[in-house]
Formats: sequence, C-alpha cells, structure tokens
Amino acid sequence: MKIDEKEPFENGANPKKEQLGQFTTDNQGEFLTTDQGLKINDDQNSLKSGPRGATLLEDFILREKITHFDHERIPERIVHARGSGAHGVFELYKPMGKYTKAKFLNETTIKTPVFARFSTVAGSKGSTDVARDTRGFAVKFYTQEGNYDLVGNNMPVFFIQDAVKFPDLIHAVKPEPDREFPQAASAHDTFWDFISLMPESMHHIFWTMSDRAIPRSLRMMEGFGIHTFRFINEEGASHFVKFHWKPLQGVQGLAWDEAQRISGKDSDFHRKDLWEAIDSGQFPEWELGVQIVAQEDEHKHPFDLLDPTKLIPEEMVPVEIIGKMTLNRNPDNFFAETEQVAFHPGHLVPGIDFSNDPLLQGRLFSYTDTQISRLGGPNFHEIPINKSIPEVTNNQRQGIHRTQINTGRVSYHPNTLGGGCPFQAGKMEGGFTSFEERIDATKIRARSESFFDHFSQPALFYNSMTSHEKRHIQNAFSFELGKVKTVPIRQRVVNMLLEIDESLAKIVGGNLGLIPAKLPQPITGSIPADGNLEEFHSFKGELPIEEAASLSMADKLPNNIKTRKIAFLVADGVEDDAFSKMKLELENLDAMVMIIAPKQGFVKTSDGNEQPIDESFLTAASVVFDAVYIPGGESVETLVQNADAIHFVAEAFKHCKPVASNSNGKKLLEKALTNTKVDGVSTTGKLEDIVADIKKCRFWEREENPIPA
Ligand code: HDE
Repeated sequence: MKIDEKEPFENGANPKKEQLGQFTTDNQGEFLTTDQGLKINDDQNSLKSGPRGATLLEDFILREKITHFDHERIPERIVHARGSGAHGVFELYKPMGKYTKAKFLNETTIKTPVFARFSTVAGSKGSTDVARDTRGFAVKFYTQEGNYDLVGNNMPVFFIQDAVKFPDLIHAVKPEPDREFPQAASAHDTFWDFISLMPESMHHIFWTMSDRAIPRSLRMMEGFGIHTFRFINEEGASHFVKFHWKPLQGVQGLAWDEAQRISGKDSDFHRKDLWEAIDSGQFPEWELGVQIVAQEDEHKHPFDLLDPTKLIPEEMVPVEIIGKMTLNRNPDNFFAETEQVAFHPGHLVPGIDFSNDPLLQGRLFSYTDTQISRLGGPNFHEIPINKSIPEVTNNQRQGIHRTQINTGRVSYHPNTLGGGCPFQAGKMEGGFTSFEERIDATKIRARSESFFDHFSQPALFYNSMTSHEKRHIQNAFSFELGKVKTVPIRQRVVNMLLEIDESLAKIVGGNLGLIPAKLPQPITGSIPADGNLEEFHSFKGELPIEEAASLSMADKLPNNIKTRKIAFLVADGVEDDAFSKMKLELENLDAMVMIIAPKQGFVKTSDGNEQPIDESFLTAASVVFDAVYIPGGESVETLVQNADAIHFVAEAFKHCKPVASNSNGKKLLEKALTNTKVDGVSTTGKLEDIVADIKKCRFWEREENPIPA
C-alpha cells in the first residue's frame, strides 16, 4: 500500500490482517512437502542400506527435517522474554489535533490495527507468568503513516534514571551468574544489593512490592508509557505528554501466597487467561489516556518531567481519555508473531516526539541493536508481524534474509538515474521532522539536581494505599528481604525505608529482627571535584498533595462478573435444580463456570441426569478460580468426607475469595471454615448475593485472622 491511502483503514477494513493473510498457510487438504516443495512419500522411515542397515547420508528428507529442527531456537529477549500477544484495533474517541498531528490520533473514522505484547521482565521464556515483577505493556500501532510503538510497562515509573545503569539493574535481578538461580524472582541477594545502593529505585520498588506486581490477569492491569514524550501539532508547537492505558475489565491483583501456588499449579495462568478470553469473544479493552503539560509549564512541578522515577499524579494533571484498544484476535502462530515482533520506543510517526529523559534516550539505541542479534540481521522489519502498512521504499539493500526484491540500478540518494526516487517527503507530505529544541549546554557526564528527590513519591504512593494494600507492601518487603542472606543488605534497605515511611521501616525491620537506622544514603556517579557530596544526596521533597487515590487499586474493581472463573464443587446426588439454574444464570452474566468433582467423567444429579465434569480435584486448584460455589444435595455428604474438597474451600477463603453455597450446601463451608458469618461467605443460594460478592473480588480483611490452608 502506498503512503496516505486512507481507505483501507476505514469501513471496518483491517489492512494489517490482510497483509498478514498473504503470509499465512493452512495445511488442510495439502500433501506433505519438503522445503523445496517436493511431495514426500514416506516421512516415517529414513533411507537405509537395507531395513536393518545404517542410514544413508544421501537422505535429504531426513537431513532437511533435522537441520531445521536443530535451528528452531532463536535467542530469547534479554529482558521481557516471557510474553503473550494478541491482535486488535485502536479507535479514537476525539480528534487530538490541538496537540498532535499524528493521523491516527486525528481521524475518528479510522480503526488502526494493533498488536500488543505483555511480558514479565526478569524470567526466561519458559518461566512462570505470576512472578512478582513489573509487566511489559507494548503496543504496535500499524498506522497509515508507518508503525508507532508505545512500549510501556504496567507501572508508571522505572527503577533508574539513566540508561547507563540498565545492564547493572538487569544483571542484579537475573539469576545469579555462578549458580543460575533464582529464576524469575527478585527475592535474592544480588538484586537487593543493587537496590540498597540505589535510592532512586525506591519509587519503582514500592510499585513492585505492591499487588501491581502480581496482576490477577494481563487484562486487568493499567499500562503506562512512563517517560514524558512530546506531542507536536500542525503548527509545530510542542506539549509534553504521558500515556496511560486504563483497562475496562478493572484492575486487580492476586494474593502473594496464591501467586506462588499458581506458579506450581498453572504457570501459564496469565497466558491462558488472555487466550481464553479472546477465544470466547470476551475481548479485553483498554482506554488510552493522556496527561498533557504545556511547554511553558515544564518546570512548574516539584519534580522533573524528564525523570522516569517520577509520575505526575492524576490529581495534579488529569488523564484525558482519547480512545480505546480492543484485543480481538489471538495470534495464528506464537513464534511467527509474538516471538518475532520487534518493538522500539523510537518507532514514531509525525506528531509524536521524544523528551530528553536520559532513560528514554538510552532505550532509543538498545532496541534495534538487540533485535539485530535476536532476529538475526538488519532485515527483521520484513518479518510479517513487523511490516508497516505503508510500503517500505528506501535505498537499504542486502543483509541476511532479505526478502524484498528492489528493482533497478539505483540504491543511493540523491540520484538522477532513478529519477530522484525515492523522494524525500516535505512536512506537508508527511515527512518526519524532529522537534526543533533549542539546546545551549556544556557537555557533561552528570545528573540534574532536580532528579535527587528520591523519597517523596514512594511516600505518596504508600500513603495512598488502603490498609490491606499497605499490609501487602509490608509483607512483600519482609518476604523479599527475608530471602536475602546477607544481613547488611537487608539493613541498608530497611534504613532506606526509614527515609520514606517510619512505620513501614519499623514493621519490616521488626519482621527481619532489625532496627532501622538513620544513616547517610549512598550516592551514585562521580565524586565532585570540590569533594562536597552534600548536594548529591537523595532527599525527600515536598509535594502539594499527601495522598493520591489514583495510585490505589482498591477503587478500580470491575462492575460486572464477566470472565470471572467460578468453581462448582459437586459429587453424585447434587441437587439438579440448584446446580443447573445457578450455572446458567452466572453464565448469562458471562462468568465462566467449571464443574469440579472427586473424579472425572460424570456425576449423577438428584434427578438422575448425567452431568459432565470439567476437572477433578486432582487437576483443579482453588488458586486459579475467582470464587467457589457449592450447590446442595446428597453430594455434600460425599464432599465433607473429601479432604481435597475441604482444602479447596479453605484455600479459596484464605485467599479472601467469595465462597458461596445454597442452604443445603453450607455443611461443606461449615466443615472447611472456622467462621461462615463473615463478608464474602454467602449461604443463601441467591444469585444477587453471589454476584455482589464476586464483584467485590476479594475480602482482604480476612487476612487479619488468617486460617490454615
Ligand atoms: Fe526495555 N528493552 N529497556 N524498557 N522493554 C527491551 O528490547 C531497555 C525500559 C520494555 O514485548 C529489549 O526487543 C533499556 C523501560 C518492554 O518485545 C531491550 C532500558 C520500559 C519490552 C530493552 C529499558 C521498557 C522491552 C529486550 C533502559 C517501559 C518488551 C528485547 C534504558 C517504559 C517488548 C527487545 C516486547 C524490551 C532495553 C527500560 C519496556 C534490551 C536499555 C523504562 C515492554 O532492547
């Protein structure tokens, strides 16, 4: 497609899907062939010197098949190796021309195709989905002006202020190099050693110690572009912008104990959840929001807009919702699409530009560089998932795995022999021009003093948490540091917590047997010539607000029960009516009901019907469900004798989930729980009671009186 052809994006057309279709094959009804297209007669026996003889080198069919297999792996991503992706569309609610000339942010009739990939950061490709970690949230917009990538995370700040520290951060969190453990975990000495020496990391650490780091679902997390970017309008005027993704499924986290158990029971928990939601037509949606700051207000805030360890509280600059992304199609092939997709924060379209955030500036180098080795050369933009919709017309040629066949003798610019083609595009023709920022500076290896308030924003974050969210943060610090073997590292972190919140430092210190001490915090970087370190110390600045409700997850719950997974525990003799009516009613509200019984196969209901079973107690676990329901009947007499059924209910309760029964089913609840007269336990068998509890997601106050399970 030639640049500027708008039509393919309108009237429901999806030019990316069409483009991918040209590369898609389906083996249905086809003969088996070699890579050269030769039909194969026998794919089960190699060519031998006699039926019991040695295999012949001549066997090109065997050689080709094994050679391909031998080379099927490519290097995994150095970070964000474990990920899941999906196709979708982005629709704009209102034109943003006042701020940006980007076409996909101006024309509300256009549906821009997107591919999104969500990932953990630290773990390898085969690691658990539910590690305590930041999640990547990367979206590729296939716009009519070329690819625009918004490569963000599910947390709005980052660990470090300068890209030069990134390799150290990642080396510290990855498995330790001599022993190659722990996998997908930050709870170890090298990570906390680094953090204890890096006061700027504290804000992000607070986010990773919160439930944001253990999302219930990839569909239930917010996304953030983190850095401040620029919007540029037709007149060339610049506004600073921060990007937000707000999920319409609500925001929810897991319990930490639950997350650890899920890692054993179903380490594909998030991947499967995303796949199944899309497969069943429950398409996840996020609204895109922007926080806009006028150019002249650059220095108006008590923090530096260029500092990626800071966010702009929504209470200070509201988020304006401008459009919606819907993920509506699972990939056809994980490797070809999710594994080979190559994101880059430097893939821009006219109307969007960078700021001088030193973390962003370093990222602009890293992505293509790593992709050249990961995807095997400089032509990875030709891989179908990475191809832009506008045709690529330039003078780049050759390189490994080149697929484009450029005709003609001219591969340079300027030229006359090729009629001057391809032409440079002027501004009016959509040619990209960088924002003309005036720079008058001394070359210096240093950081701005405006970056040194490392403690006011983590304090704001902690202050903004509800009591259960605070408790989870206290427990997460205590868990992570409890796994650290070197006591002085623990002590340094506890000392740093003292700079942020005294009560938190004392609680965590108490759990570790340590007393927080007020000591000078470490400094990083070069020592100034005059030896005066004073101004290099981190400090806790003043913020105009003490709390920001927008930072808490507590009021971001969904107002429906769509895609919630509910386990029905049954056995022979289950009351037909109580069982099938409730199942139907919940499914009508788009919840997902799974029937679990002592054994696979069928159970006989009270009316003698045969009810098929989805899973047995052997294969199912409460941790992968959102709620439990026990319909009554003779089945309950069997279940109260079944240790797995009792454990199932108790574990769901321990993780603060809604647990329900009808009046005849409550015997099992009474057997499993010490107290059934608490919020989130209903025995009425009424749909509205169960639905109200499921909407609340969790009853975290139960953690104050934990039960064994
Ligand atoms: Fe990345 N990051 N990153 N990162 N990043 C990569 O690129 C890097 C950072 C993010 O699903 C790599 O193709 C540096 C912040 C996501 O394919 C690599 C720095 C944010 C993904 C890389 C950062 C991100 C990556 C590894 C510090 C949030 C997964 C493979 C200067 C705003 C994209 C690859 C996907 C991937 C470098 C920091 C988000 C090595 C040097 C901050 C979502 O190029």
